[in-house]
Amino acid sequence: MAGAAETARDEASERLDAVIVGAGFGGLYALYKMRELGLRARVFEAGDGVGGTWYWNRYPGARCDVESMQYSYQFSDELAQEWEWSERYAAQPEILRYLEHVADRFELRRDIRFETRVERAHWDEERGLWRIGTDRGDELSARFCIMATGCLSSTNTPDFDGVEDFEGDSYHTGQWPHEGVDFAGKRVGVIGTGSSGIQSIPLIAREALHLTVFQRTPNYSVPAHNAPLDPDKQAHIKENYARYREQSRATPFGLVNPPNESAAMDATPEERRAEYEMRWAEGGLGFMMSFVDMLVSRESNDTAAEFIRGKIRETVEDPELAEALCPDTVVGCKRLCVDTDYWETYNRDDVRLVDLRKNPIERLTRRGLRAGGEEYELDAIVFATGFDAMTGALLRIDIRGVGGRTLADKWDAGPVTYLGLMTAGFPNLFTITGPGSPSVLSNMVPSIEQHVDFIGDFLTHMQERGAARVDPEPDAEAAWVAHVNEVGDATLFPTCNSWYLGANIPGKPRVFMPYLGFLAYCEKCDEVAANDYAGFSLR
Ligand code: NA7
Repeated sequence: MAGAAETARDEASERLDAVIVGAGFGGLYALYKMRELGLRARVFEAGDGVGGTWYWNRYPGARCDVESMQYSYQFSDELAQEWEWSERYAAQPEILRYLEHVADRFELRRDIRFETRVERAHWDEERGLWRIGTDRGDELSARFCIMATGCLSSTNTPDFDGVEDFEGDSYHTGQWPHEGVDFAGKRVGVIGTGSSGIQSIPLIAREALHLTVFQRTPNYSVPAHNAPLDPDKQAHIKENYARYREQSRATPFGLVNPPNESAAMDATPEERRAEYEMRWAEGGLGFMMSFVDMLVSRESNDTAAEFIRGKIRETVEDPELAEALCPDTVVGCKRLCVDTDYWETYNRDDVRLVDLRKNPIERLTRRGLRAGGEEYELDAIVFATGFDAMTGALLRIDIRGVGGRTLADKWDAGPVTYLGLMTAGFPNLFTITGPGSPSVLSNMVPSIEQHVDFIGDFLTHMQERGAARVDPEPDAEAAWVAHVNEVGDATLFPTCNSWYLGANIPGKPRVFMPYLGFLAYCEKCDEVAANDYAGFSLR
């Protein structure tokens, strides 16, 4: 029997069909889909605008490293035809404009509550619904909860000693001030050489008086060769959009770059060099398609690594500095970076590299940062230190499923999901590009659309079957987790300390979180759906 408190809560809370958390690419399309199904849905978004990743990451040089003609929605042909991208790789402001356009075009904003963070989602077993609470005091309930919280949205700022002592300005790339930052005349330090560091360093170097880069692990980066998008090329792709998108679905990462099916170790050194040179000249992530065995054979991967090191040595004039920048890890094991003038930046007199492997950061000080016994005086510090990826944003919400079990408890040893879409014991709660789905190892936008379409079809199926509650079967979930691990373990991915493994966050369980294989994944989902949603238990 419901207690008085529950009855009062029931009366006070608003009842929806679906609550969606996040208004990025995932949340916007999920809202569109819910409306299409005739469901009452509301989105909660912490920011004061739409855009998700592209709302928060406004640092200099922020740009998508998937080509713009591939990094856009497919669900509306009108939208795809009318939107004009200006560059081969869209910069953050353009992607944000695109998402704002999508929100306006489909009148999505009226169902989005901005500047509102979902703090808790508790499953009410008796009523078969989720009770949601926000930081603005909203109390709602909804039959379904869709977490479109993003894979790279919970920022990681390392807990350095003395952070509060530093008297200069500090910024995290993933929470950049909207009004921009003027580095002119300033001595700036950037900590981190992942994608965000590698994209921002060349631009900050040009603006600042002096730049010091604090590098813990050297990273691989290939040139973007960004350029204005040729209108004829854009028109041609638009005429053939459907086929173009189909082609991308058939590739391992959902990108249109044609993969080379031969193995690096079957090629002669000259053939290998020619292939790498061709990919380098083309620019971008297609470099990972150079040979089929790049991510499974260390010997093969080493040939790619040596090729990139050769490029670094050719570009960086000071040989000692070039060596300090040369990575010795597996190419692609951490996300390959795509840059404009990154290596060239180190030829500037006003840029200095500090190798943290030799000189670890000891603390921040009033005037800057001390590493390896030396104090670096800085007016501003940029933390390009990444994210608590894939699970961070979900676990920041107090999510409780059947029996009050918290998601944090269930995922204590690492995330456990069925298809990266649901986790057993948390009925009617879906994750968009959750751990265990291709997500960050695929082209995000088609991956998001595939998830939302799957969920939409599933909800229709449930309605047809008169089912109100869905939960994955624990056996199906265990089998999927084992499969995700098996696929990951057959590659070189587990060999480095990447955010794919949670290894960038102290104390986070080391588990390979994404599923490698967009095509195989889509086929698996289609098969599950065709088999009466096998592995999901309906009530
Ligand atoms: P990443 O790729 O996680 O990069 C973070 C960088 O910050 C990386 O170089 C880290 O070094 C460095 N880092 C993290 N913690 C520390 C500490 N404590 N001390 C020194 N250096 C540190 O994040 P990004 O934002 O650049 O990119 C995220 C994704 O966005 C990217 O992969 C693309 O998919 C888009 P480490 O390598 O851990 O030694």
